[in-house]
Amino acid sequence: MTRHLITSAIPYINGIKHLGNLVGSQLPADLFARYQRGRGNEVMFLCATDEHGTPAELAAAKAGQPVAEYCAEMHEVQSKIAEGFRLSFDHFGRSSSDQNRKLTQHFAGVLNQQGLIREVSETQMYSPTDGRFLPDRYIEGTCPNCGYDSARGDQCDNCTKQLDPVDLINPHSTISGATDLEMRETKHLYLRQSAMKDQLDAWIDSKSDWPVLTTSIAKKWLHDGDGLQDRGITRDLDWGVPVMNGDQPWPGMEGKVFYVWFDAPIEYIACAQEWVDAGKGTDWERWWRTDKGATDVTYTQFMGKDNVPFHTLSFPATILGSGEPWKLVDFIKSFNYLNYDGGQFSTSRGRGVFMDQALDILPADYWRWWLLSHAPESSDSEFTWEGFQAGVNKDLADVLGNLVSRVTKFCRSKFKEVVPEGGTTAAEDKGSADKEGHYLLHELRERLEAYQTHMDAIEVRKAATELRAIWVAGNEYLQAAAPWTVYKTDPEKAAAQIRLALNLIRLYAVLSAPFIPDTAAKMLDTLGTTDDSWPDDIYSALTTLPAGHAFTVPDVLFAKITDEQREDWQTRFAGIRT
Ligand code: B3M
Ligand code: ZN
Repeated sequence: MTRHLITSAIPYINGIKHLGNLVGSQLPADLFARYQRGRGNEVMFLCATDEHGTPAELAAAKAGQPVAEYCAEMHEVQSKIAEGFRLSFDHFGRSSSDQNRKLTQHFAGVLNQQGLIREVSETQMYSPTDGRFLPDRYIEGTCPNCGYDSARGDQCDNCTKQLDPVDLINPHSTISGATDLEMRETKHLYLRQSAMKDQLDAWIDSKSDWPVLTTSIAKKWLHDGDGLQDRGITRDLDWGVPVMNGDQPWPGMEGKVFYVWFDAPIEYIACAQEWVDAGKGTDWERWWRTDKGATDVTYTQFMGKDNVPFHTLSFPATILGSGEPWKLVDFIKSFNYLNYDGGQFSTSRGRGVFMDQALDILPADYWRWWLLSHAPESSDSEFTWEGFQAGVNKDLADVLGNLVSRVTKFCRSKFKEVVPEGGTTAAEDKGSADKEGHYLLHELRERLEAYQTHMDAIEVRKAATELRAIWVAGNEYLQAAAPWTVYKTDPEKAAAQIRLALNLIRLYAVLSAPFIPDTAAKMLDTLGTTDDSWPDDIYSALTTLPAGHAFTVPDVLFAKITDEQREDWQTRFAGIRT
């Protein structure tokens, strides 16, 4: 048994995420967590809401609510939606927790002791109209790197470059639109990332198995231009983790908070503490402290490409720089963007399909299957309604759903709702005359191997392709074996064929569960079994349900998406969400 710590990038609290966000972090993380659990491994799967910084303040202001109240409400909303998509977090925490506040202040303190923090007096954008400094998202302008005209003060959404508000061309306040900005003196803390450049570089170099998307982004920020820059980790904001030097005040930093990107990744750790404090477990340190048993943990992070610099450089700088035995990430799986119908999904512009809307029109498994089988891994990918309809109808309805329906209904009509007796199957007896069965088992053995290899490597699309092929093999078996014809002359043989096919449905439920957990559960339920053990051996896996075992014919597993529905949704989601 191996142990897997898995985290998904923690979504900002400011509203409901779209399907592009979902497929870039939470959903593939859930796939991997479910797969590892399915294989009998020990898993700690954590996610949280990212509640600090300007995104939270701005959204609360827009909603006309105090920010703490807004965050508490939105956390509940996101939590419900996550459940709706069957995201199987061991804990869904909050970066505004006490645990995270203490831990963030602790990290700042130890980084300071290690000489990795410097105090900088600098001039920052100040808006006399708004009566405040304008950090990060309070300011927008043109990106000096790529020319995108809505770059934010902390990062350009278009080219992913990390920015400082002063870098922006033609900046304006996002509160009032004011452009009469002036520079005022203020003091901030900087994390001396530049002092850790060689250490980080060597660490990235040691990760030869990481996706190129991950390492190329890291290398770019390490080497482009003047190389890795020190990073301001404090802000002139009200909402956030108050700046403290461990548990001591930090003179001159009164009234300031840590930058959201400093405390957000620390929440991965604090979340495990929250898990304990919520009474869900007893020992978080065996997941996070290498001096307390975390040496045998494999830690995998999931995120969209815009989050990669923070996870390959800034957070590792925090962890390594602390000099304390915290668990470092072992594998970073990053994703490109999913586009929506010829453009971008966009939260700020309300463009695309949002998680709550998706669940309003179809059950989670439809979305999970399509999104994961089209995950933007090697390049950006695109959601179109035609593509979605075709994928769902073909893979889920025609291939998987149809197999389950044909087998169970045929069995009911000829042998009643019990696994039929008679003959032998290739799985039961290697010397059986069940030619088609032998062929099927041979193919499944190879495909199972490939499926596991892809899942272990988190090659999501390849894994989906293999799973689809595993389903197709079942239909081909049925076609070749043709029990409905065989039954007329040799009912014993037909019984054996159906016995194998019913066992195949159980196997499919187990293998498919990471992708389509609700349907998998329904399939097992239909078969009247709770045996969801991962197949060590295809032969014994396909003899689990013995002759005489009762089952029930399920309703349709997947309804096809009609052209009418597709057109209706196409129009409904063409506009802008308000
Ligand atoms: N909240 C950005 C995002 O939601 C940010 C991720 C933090 S991960 C520590 O895309
Ligand atoms: Zn840019």
